[in-house]
Amino acid sequence: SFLLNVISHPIFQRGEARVSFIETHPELFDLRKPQDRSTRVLNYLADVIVNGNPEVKKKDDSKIFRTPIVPAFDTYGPYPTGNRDRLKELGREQFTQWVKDQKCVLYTDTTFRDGHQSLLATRVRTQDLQKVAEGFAKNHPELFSMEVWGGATFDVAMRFLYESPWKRLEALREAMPNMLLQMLFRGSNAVGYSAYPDNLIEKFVEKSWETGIDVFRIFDSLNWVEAMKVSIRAVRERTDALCEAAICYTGDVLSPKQHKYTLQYYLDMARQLEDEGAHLLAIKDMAGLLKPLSAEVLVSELKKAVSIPIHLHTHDTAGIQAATYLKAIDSGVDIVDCALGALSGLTSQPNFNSVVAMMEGHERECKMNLPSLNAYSNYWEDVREYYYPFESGMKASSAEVYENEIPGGQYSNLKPQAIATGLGDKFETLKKNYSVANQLFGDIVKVTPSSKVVGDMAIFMTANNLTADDVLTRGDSLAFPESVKELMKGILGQPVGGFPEDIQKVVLKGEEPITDRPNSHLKPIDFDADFKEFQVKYPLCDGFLDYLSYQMYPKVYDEYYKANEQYGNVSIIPTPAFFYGLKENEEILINIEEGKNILVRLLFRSEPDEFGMRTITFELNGQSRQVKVRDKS
Ligand code: BTN
Ligand code: 3PY
Ligand code: ZN
Repeated sequence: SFLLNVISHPIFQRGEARVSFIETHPELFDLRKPQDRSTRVLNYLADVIVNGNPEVKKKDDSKIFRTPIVPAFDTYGPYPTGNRDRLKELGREQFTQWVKDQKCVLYTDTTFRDGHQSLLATRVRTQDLQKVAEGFAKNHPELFSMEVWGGATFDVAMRFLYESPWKRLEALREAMPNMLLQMLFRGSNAVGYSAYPDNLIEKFVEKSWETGIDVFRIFDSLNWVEAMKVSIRAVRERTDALCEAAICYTGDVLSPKQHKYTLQYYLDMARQLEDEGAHLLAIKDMAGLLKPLSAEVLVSELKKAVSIPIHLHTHDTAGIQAATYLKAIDSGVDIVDCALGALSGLTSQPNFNSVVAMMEGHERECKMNLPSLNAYSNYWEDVREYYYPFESGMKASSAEVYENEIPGGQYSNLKPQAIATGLGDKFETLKKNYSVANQLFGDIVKVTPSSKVVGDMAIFMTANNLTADDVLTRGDSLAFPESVKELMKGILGQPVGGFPEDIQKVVLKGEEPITDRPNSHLKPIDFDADFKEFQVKYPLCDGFLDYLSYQMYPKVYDEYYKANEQYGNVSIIPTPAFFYGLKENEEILINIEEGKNILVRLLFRSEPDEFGMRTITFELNGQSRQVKVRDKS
């Protein structure tokens, strides 16, 4: 097949291959016999057994996992009609009218995306999602949608799990053909942290839709509508998907001290988004700041201001967001976001199961099978144990979030980040500095990626013992974090009212900021040429979707690709073995390809030899197999 690699190579096909082609593409001429799948799986397991998974910082060897129970469903039975069928039947306009006509409140389940993003650092692997996807779609077709993709999942799947985000989406699409699959899209930043060329944003939207996305929740991290237009139009014009444009909620609309993010501010933004062509409006309360009484006012006024359905998203960081949902439902909100019990609460969404129970007897009750939801929650309770190293350690909800306004996903990451940067015992100061940094920046909307910049600034101030005054008076001699310089330069876009001049001057040190769209400064991509070049560099890639992954995260893709070259597709390895390896005599079953399983047992690990190599002896389908691994300790 090496010959095939060479002759099918674009450079070769264009007749441009010279002798130097051999030198610049040694990988195509690698004549070693490629290792088979099981050998590469054994190599991976051997490495984790000897050196551990680098992502697992503290392994608990006493941990015993229970086997999660997948609730029963009819494998051969048909899928009941869901909202994806309805959308296809009615088309977008009539479908959104149908949503508005529903008396009962509708639910989006966020377990597969924001739930684990907020509680388990986004680490949940495709196979743990896939196991319950079909059954959930068959047992709970009345959901508005399943949020399954986007946000941080794209990055983390490749960076830490060595999984293809696209294959995850394909698998879930296949398992849930009746359900609307929803993603979180960061507007001009797509699923990344900075601006991309407009034509890349458009291509990404188009391919996400083709691969399975039905609902795009689009936001801008500074609530800058200008920056959302390209993605809103892309969804409208290049797909048949629903475009849900989000207003990010911050501050408190009912606070007398609030002069920036007022009710009027949100109503104006909502009208603009409706005018841009949004099919639905999201209130994206990423930090869980929307209190019940404020929700009542905000939702009732938004219902009057726009005619599209309203979808409410929150995080239960403060612990009272079920009350917010009740008030919002009483005020006419159309859809609310919940996560299954075991992945709910704290920095995640309110508890789906409990919200369903709360709504029993309410005039807007949406009848759900609660015992079944509970069975799925139990599945997640056991699966969650697999991911114990990624727990944040947060034990209770906190009203401090009203002060620091840290978004859910970031909140649970901040403590580990503080510890990693040596600020573990200054966590309280760090949280305070988060709000000081926010004020320095002019009280901005804080959500990925703007929230990351505020976090970086807070860490910088905490590490260097700086007050706001220090920053403004001694800023000339301070080397601010790169992300802070970029924010002040306008690279993330424009906040309402612009940035305060004092901080901008002190950070930029004479450099001129931009005030138009950062994306408009980026050269459009020549997809034909660039994709070809990519394929030359990554001959075993998965085509254009992989190319988009590479465009989002070039370095992460490169490492992901190399890991795949070395170990093959590691997403097939059961989660406990993926993170913790095997104990002696432990046996696992791996579905290596459609219809083909292998049984792997760890028999023995040797002491390191004189070169520091250990020999790991496995039993593979009853046959003994040895793998040598370098002990890096
Ligand atoms: C192999 O030789 O089987 C794997 C080599 C590299 C595989 C690439 S990595 C990106 C893409 N995703 C996959 O799962 N396979 C390809
Ligand atoms: C993300 O962008 O990942 C978010 O979840 C923002 O709330
Ligand atoms: Zn969220």
